Amino acid sequence: MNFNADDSRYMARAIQLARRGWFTTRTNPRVGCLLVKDNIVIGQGWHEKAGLPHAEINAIFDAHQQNHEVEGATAYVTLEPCSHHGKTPPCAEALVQAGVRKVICSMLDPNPKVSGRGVSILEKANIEVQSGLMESEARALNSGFIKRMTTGLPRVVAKTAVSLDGRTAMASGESQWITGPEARKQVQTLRAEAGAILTGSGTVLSDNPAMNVRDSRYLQNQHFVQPLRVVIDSGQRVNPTAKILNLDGDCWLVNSRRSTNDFPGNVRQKHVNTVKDRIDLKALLTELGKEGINDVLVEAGGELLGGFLSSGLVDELVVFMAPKLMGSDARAMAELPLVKMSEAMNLELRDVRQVGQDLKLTYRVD
Ligand code: AOF
Ligand code: ZN
Repeated sequence: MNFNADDSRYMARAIQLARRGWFTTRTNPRVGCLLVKDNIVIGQGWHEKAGLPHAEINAIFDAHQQNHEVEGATAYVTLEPCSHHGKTPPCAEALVQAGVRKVICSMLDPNPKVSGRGVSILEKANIEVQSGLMESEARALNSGFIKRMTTGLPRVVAKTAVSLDGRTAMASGESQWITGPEARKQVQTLRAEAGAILTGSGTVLSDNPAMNVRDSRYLQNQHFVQPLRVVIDSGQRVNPTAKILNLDGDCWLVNSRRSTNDFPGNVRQKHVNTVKDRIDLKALLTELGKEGINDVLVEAGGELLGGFLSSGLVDELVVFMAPKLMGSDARAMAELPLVKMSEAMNLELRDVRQVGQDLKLTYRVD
């Protein structure tokens, strides 16, 4: 495809617009749209929240608000315009009706209900369509959504806090606090961008964590919804009074059979099969995928993190490393039953940055 420098400039703006929905569009993708006519931007829009209008509709509305005529304009969209009646009517038809002359999109919609059909609606109406402009940037907006649409499983980011000697808790289980306040602030961002935060009963029993978003940067957004909290409790050890079960927002308590305890109203007991007395983590992720969760943040101790890593279910590992030495009796970051060097898990370092006195290390896990 032939794209010129103006096309790239406009698409970069559409991607910036999409980013405005970073913390609020789930379960939907983040999408931005720019309408340009005679080299003038006449409208812009982005998707804010599932159930609300899509980016294209907001951009058309914005143009009309400013008394611009959309007929003959070019639409830059970060995702193929949709073709289906979901919570909202099809954007491809709205663009046809608005009379746009050309549509440039970054990528096709991985949603099987849409993929390619949006483009054909436009082409049938004699609208010129080009796709693939800044595709890798557009894909980076929605890696979780793309993974869920193509595999049924959400994208999994595992976050852990370790000492310089790779320890996450003292032998007693004591672990608060390893990292500094700046790192903990960044964890709020990781939580706010996830659809679900997952932990295990061990962490709940030893730390009584809230696992919610408390940073006002996110709470003040009217469209922000607390991520689903997911607690794996196959041994049925979690008490109904645990903090994580008694906060605003939905919570899943995952076990293999029903507990007779009386849990708060927002807590749903979710039964998932066990394999050798352990919850089948892939089956649990499949359930989360069905629920529309694009991104899961795992914040767990060494046992559960080891389980996720050794099952090959982690896409990205984020390690906050503190300048502390916790000693050889302290617990290791991930319990992995490995013996030989050849069995070691190899990760790919993607990013390193200093956060206060800690290091933030981001790894891709294959
Ligand atoms: C677009 N523009 O801004 C978004 C799109 O239930 P609905 O009606 O909100 O539809 C959700 C689906 O629409 C979603 O799975 C994805 O395929 C597409 N999202 N499409 O043209 C947008 N957010
Ligand atoms: Zn749409």
